[in-house]
Amino acid sequence: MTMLESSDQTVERRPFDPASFDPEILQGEYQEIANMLLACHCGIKEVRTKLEILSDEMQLQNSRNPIEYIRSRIKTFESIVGKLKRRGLPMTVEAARRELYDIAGVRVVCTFVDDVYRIARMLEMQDDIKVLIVKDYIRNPKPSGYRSYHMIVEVPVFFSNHSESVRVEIQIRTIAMDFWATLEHQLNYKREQPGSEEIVRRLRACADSIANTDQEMQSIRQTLERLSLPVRDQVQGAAGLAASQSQGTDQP
Ligand code: 0O2
Repeated sequence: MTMLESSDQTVERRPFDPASFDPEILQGEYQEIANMLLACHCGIKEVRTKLEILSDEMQLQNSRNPIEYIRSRIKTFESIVGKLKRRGLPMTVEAARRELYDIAGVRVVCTFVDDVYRIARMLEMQDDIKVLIVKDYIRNPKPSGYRSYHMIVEVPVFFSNHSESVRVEIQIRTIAMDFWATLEHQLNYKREQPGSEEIVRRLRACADSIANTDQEMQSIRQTLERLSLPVRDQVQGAAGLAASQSQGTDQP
C-alpha cells in the first residue's frame, strides 16, 4: 500500500448543506445550491483522480513518491457566507459561484520543496486543466509566515446532458509547511487578544525556522542522490564492461 493510499482522506468539514441554511440568506436557492455542491464535489474528484494517477505513476517509476497525502474539502456554509459578507457581495449562489474561488479545495502534501513545484508543473501541463491564478507563498511567504503554493484551476466535469467548468483551489505544500499551517490555524484564535503581536512574531519565527529545515532536508536528499548516483553508475558500468568482455572472449 502506498503512502497515498494509506493516508488518503477526504475531509469534507460540515458541507454546504441546504438543510442548515439560515432562512434569511440564500433563500429559495436550494436547487442552485445543490447543483453548486454537486459541481464542487465532482471537481474535487477530478483533481484528486489526476493527482492519484500521478502518484501511482511516480510510485512505480521512481524510488520515492513525492506525494505524502491528499486532503480535500468543500468550504463550510458559515465560511462561504462569512466571505460573501466580508467582501460586501450579495448573498446569492450566483455571487458565490462567480466570486469565490475556493469553495472546492484540494490540499496536496509533498515530501520536499522541489516536489511541490514538480507536482504543480505536472498539473499545469495537463490539457484539460486551465490554470486561472497562481499564488506562490513559498517564494513570497505571507506576513504571518504562511508558505504554500496555491493554484486556482478550472476542470471540466461531464454530466448526463451538459458539461461544466469547475473551479478548484489546489494548495501544494511540504509536510513541514502543513505542520506549521495546521498548528498556526489552531493557535490563531488569539490574534485579536492583547499581546498578539508577540505571538504573531513567534509564529513567524517558527515558520522561518521550519522553512530553513525544509531547505536543509532537501539539500541532504540532493547530496545523497549525488553520492549514490555514481555508485550505481559504477556498478552498472562495471557489469556492462564485464558482460562485454565475457562476450568478447567467448566470440570466435
Ligand atoms: P480554509 O479553512 O482553508 O477554507 P481569503 O480566502 O479571502 O483569506 P484569498 O486571497 O482568497 O484570501 O486566499 P489566499 O490568502 O490565497 O488563501 C487562503 C487560504 O490559504 C486559507 O483559506 C488557508 O487555507 C490558507 N492560508 C492563507 N494564509 C494563511 C495563514 O496565515 N495561516 C494558515 N494557517 N493558513 C493560511 P481560508 O478560506 O482562510 O480557510
